Amino acid sequence: MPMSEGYLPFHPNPKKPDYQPPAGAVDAHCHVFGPEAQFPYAPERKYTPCDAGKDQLFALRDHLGFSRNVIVQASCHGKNNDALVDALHTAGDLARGVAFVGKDVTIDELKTMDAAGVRAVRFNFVKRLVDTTPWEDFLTIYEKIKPLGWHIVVYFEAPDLEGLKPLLAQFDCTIVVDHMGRPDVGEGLDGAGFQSFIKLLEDNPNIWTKVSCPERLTIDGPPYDDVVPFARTLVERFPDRVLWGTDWPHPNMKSHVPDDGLLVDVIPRIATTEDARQKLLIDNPMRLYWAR
Ligand code: 0GY
Repeated sequence: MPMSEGYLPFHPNPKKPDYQPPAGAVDAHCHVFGPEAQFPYAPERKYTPCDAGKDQLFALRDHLGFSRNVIVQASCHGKNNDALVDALHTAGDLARGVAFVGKDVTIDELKTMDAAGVRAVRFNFVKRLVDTTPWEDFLTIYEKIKPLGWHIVVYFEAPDLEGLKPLLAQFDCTIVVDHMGRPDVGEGLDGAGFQSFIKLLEDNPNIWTKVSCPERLTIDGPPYDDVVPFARTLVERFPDRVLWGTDWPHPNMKSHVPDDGLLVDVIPRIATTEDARQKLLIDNPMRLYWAR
């Protein structure tokens, strides 16, 4: 299948970052796509990406100076987590996974994924990426993953937060919100959307967030000056509940192809002390994904 029209493949030769991550640093949000010949894309997908397999991901990890990955199942692979599990087997202890499952998933399937290194499910609420799922289904999945000690990763856009709060309140486990809840950076730090997101984290000590995706949130483009204050605010307010990730291979980027080296160079601007970077890149992801 050809890539979706207008789909931008990932950067072919990202720069070596000026910022060198500490030994043991975790890229806590990235994906593997295909290769399609081995791991076909889901029939219900909303886009067909450029193949971006595990070997390319692990080469990028090494190039950027990271040690570990958390690989997140993307919507183009639907509920078939085979490419993810295959990458986890190859990486051994150097990767963990976040799966996408339906309400009919069996305990045995969950246990097999757990043995491969999956530690969470992703609930995706972004309408351009997935069909709507009834809330009962999310609650059914939650009941199934609870005994395994997994957590939940949620992806939504800022205008959807208010409506989702009653659902999120029903999950007692850790919840990780992708990409800072996708604030509209044009509204500024004091905008209602970002303030509501901060309040969500203030009110719920079980909610974490990924200070990722300046490339998606920016209006001005690289080097993402307009997004830095949002991420820095979250790192400073919630230093023990933030994660960082590249989002490689950056599906559905329309404005530009991000240079992953440049994304790494954003880290010291959002986590301005060594202590903050230690938590963001090592302590927090290790506690959440590698505790066992
Ligand atoms: C991301 C963002 C996107 C895509 C997906 O599951 C996905 O397909 O998450 C997006 O298009 O914003 O985190 O990779």
